[in-house]
Amino acid sequence: MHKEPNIVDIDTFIDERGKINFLEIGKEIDFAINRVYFISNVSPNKERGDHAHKKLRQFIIAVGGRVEIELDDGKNKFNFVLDSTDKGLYVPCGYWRVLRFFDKNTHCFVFASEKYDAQDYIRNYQEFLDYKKQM
Ligand code: T46
Repeated sequence: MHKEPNIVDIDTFIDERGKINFLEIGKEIDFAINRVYFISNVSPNKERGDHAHKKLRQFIIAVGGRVEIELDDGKNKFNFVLDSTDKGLYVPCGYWRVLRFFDKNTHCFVFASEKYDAQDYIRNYQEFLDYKKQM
């Protein structure tokens, strides 16, 4: 299990028909996928996220555009750009995340390790810092 966030290369095959990307559990994604969701139609001046997860791990791919993602472990901030289906971002648990600067037509495909659980969210930044101190 990865503990750090990281950009993961996604296999690509291109021929005269176009391009295909493929990823597998146990290769690019190191957790069983229990949920998939999609984010779209986000205005460039709007942000999503602004929360952390206690248990949830995720793998995010941006399709058709570009998005910037900031991950914060309570001490340091890490910035990533997703702008191609050739790469995805692994997001471990315990990171505050902000998704911003969405290009028009950017769709984020998110593969999640857990089913939806409102109790897994920390939506207050001070609570997040307190939670990290207890760990
Ligand atoms: C994350 C970032 C990247 C559900 O009922 N089921 C779901 O599976 C999801 C993802 C959301 N919802 C409900 C919960 C809220 O009432 O949809 C509403 C909007 O969700 P939220 O404000 O959490 O959306 P984002 O884009 O801020 O955050 C989402 C994920 O929730 C979160 O886990 O890491 O995308």
